Order: sequence, then C-alpha cells, then structure tokens
Amino acid sequence: MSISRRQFIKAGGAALTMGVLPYGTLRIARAASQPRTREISLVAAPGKMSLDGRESFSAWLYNGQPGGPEIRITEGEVLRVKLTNELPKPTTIHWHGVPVPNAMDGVPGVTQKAVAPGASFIYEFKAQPAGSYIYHSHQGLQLDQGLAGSLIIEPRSDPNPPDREYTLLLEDWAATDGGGPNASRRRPPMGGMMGLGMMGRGMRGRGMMGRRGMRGSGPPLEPIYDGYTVGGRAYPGIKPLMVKKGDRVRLRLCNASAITVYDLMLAGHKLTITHADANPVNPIETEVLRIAPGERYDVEFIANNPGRWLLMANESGYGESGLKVPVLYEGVRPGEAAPPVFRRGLRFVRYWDLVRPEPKPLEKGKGQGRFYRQVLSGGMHSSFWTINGYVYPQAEVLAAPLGERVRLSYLNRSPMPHPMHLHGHFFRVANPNLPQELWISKDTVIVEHMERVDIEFVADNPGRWIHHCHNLYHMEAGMANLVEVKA
Ligand SMILES: [Cu+2]
Repeated sequence: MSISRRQFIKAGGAALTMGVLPYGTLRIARAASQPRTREISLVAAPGKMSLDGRESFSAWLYNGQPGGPEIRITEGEVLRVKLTNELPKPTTIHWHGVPVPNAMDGVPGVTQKAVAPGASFIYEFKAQPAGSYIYHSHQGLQLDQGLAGSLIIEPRSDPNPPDREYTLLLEDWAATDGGGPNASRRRPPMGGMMGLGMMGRGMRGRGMMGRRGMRGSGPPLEPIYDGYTVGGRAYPGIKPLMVKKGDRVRLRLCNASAITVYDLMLAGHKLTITHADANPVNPIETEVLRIAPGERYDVEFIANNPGRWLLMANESGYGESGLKVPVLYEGVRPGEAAPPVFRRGLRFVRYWDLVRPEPKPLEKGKGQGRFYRQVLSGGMHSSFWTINGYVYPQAEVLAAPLGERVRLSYLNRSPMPHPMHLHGHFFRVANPNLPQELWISKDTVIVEHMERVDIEFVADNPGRWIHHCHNLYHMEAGMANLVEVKA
C-alpha cells in the first residue's frame, strides 16, 4: 500500500527486463526508441484471508496476497504479465480503465477464451495514460473472492510530486469459504413501494434469504458483507498512514469492491480531488468523497492538523461500513484515532462540480454519430437487472462504427445506483452546466436512482467491448451489453 518500489518488487516478484529487440540492421537505432518492457508474474490460486485476526477463510488471491501485489509502471513502458491459473476454475485478468487492445481486455467469451486451470496466458500492452487503475478477474464472481489489485501508471515526470503517496485499494469481503459467491447472508430484492430511503440499517440483519432470488432460482443476490479492507487489511489490524506536519499527501483510492459504494471522509482534514478515473480534474475540495466499484480518485490533503485521525467510509445509503484507515502524524503517540462526523449539510462533490483543467474540444468523429438510450431497471421483486429490458447475454449489441461519436444516455428507473463502466475507451461525462470542452473524462460513472446521465466517446478502439454495471452482482444478473467498434 505504500509506494516503496523495493517492497513492491519483493511482493510482486516483478522483474525488469529490456524489450526484446528486433534483429537486423536497425537493431541499434531501434534500441534507443524501444519502450522498456516490464515483466510481472501473477499466479491466481486459492489462499487464506482473515479480517483483522478473526477466523481465516479461504479466498482466491493473486500471488497469495490479499489486495493483490500493486503493479507500478511508468507511462509508455510495456507491461507484460504472465497469468498462471492455479484455481480449480477458468479465469482472466481485466485491466480496468486502461484502453488496451481488444485481445488483451480479459473478458471471457468476449475478448478471449478463459484461461483453463493449470494453463497460463500472457497479457501485454503499453501502459498509458498515467493514472490509477485496478486489475481484476472478469470471470463470474471471482472478483468477490479476492482476485483484484491496483495498477498505478506513473507519469514520466510528475510536475507536482506530493511529499507522500499511498495507494488504497478498497474491498468488501464475505468471510465464508469461497467469499461473496458463498456468503450465507444476502440482501433481499426490494419490493412494493420500498425505496432506497427506507433501506435502513435495520434491514441488514434480516437478509437471511438463501443464496438466490425469491423462488430459489435466478442469479445470486448481493451479499451482506462481514468486513472491509484497504490493501487486504482490515481495521484495526491496518498500519496507519504516516504523515509529517506540512506534508502534501496523495491518496490513490481504487474501489475494487464487488458492490459497495463508499462515502469517504478524513477527520480533521479536507480532501482535494485531483484525478477521476486516471484523468486530471481542476482540483476541488470536498468533505465527502463518493466512490463506486470500478471508480478511482486521486485526492490530496495537507497535513496541517497533527494528531490521530480516521479516514472512514459510510456505505452510501446504509450508514457505517466499517472501512477505516488511521492517519498518524510523526511524533504523535499511536492510540485511538478520531473519527469523522457524518452530519447533514456536508460538502459533497458530484460529477457536475468537476471540471477539466485544460479545455479540450470534443473529438470530432466521423459520420452522424450514434445515440443510444440505456434504461437501467430491475431489483424489484426479482434478482435480475436489465438494460432496456434485456438480461445479458441475451442483450443488445450497440453498433459503434470506427471513428464515429457515440452518446449513451442512461436513465436509472431502478431503486439502486449503478456504476456503469465501458471497456476500451474513456468517455466524457456530459455536463449541462459546462461548455463541452470542459467535460471531464472517466470510464465508470454512477447513475443514481431516477437520474439521467449522458456519456460521449469516439469509438476509436476496434473490437467488441463489454459495457456493464460494475456492481458485480448486477452484472452477473444481466446488467450488461456489448459495444461493437468496427470499420
Ligand atoms: Cu448496477
């Protein structure tokens, strides 16, 4: 979780090698311009996980490490990852947010055949653009068994480096053998007139419904989680983030949780958002940061209030989540840390407040452009979730001719928020309050209950790409379709 590269190399078993050079007369000339290749080995295998010293349970992990080894690479380098599958089931790795070539995207049945037990697969792509990303299995519910980690692409040179930097990979865990897919407690589907506002904490204890939908069939319901971790560790068994008075501290927040949307606050300090899903935004202060599965935010704070403080999250709509990280000033005795106070009227930045730092006109795009309405439904009396009424894989294929501009217009008619994620592309989040050239770029966007959100992108990465809700259980229950980019 800290940035020490030496630690990472130890943990991840990373090796640094020069790129394989082409033979022939151009050898020397090429060598100078050949990007460096970084080789990393990831072994997916069953392992042991424990939530802060509580009983251990079996989870599926990369290199035996809860929270995965952090991969750090410099922008422009080539990342070559050998995935070895020592699981009893097929698996893949998806490089969430990175616009990789289609064949490297790691979606079984869409971009590759899943890697069989005992087999291996080499992923290779250029690491760009710089920013905070996540890697995770895209097979079934494996993400919720622990198969996730952080991928940090560092800029070639950082014009404004912080004094300290920490990566915080957020995960939700069901402490049963097999993780989330085998959780014994589940959230019931909503029925009748019950809306989000009525889902109080009292509901949570009553989720003893069996694993699946009302009639014992259909996709699995969302688990009720037993614990939350940062970098694979749960509070209080988590090392404090050390800061020194006067430091400017950067936190790379990467939400690799299966379903949990966190509202994060740091006691005693305000967070300044600098990047959303790897893309820079005009720095903006917020008291609460909402981060959904699949989203990443880089935030900074100035360490100007010595003491012991908690960075803590409420689960959006449900109250305290249990996700806590202590922040400790050098020279201050360790001890109980002060929690933030979630009161009414907190400043709460939303997408509409985020502005691109440098104006950039929308890419032109060929042709007339495409417009697709995407109505998000489900969750009422049913464990299925749909886009335009379809349950993936019986779903629409959205044609996106190469080079054409595409607008997806989401309308969320369901009672839950949906973090919608498009593979292979960044998109602009349409913002009626701003001129288009100031719209921010992202790859995952929360569409709240009864909200309309539009996104736009130029279809410039050829192939069939999955487009889905990043609530893993919503995706598994049908909330996905395909965007097909072809000439
Ligand atoms: Cu969803």
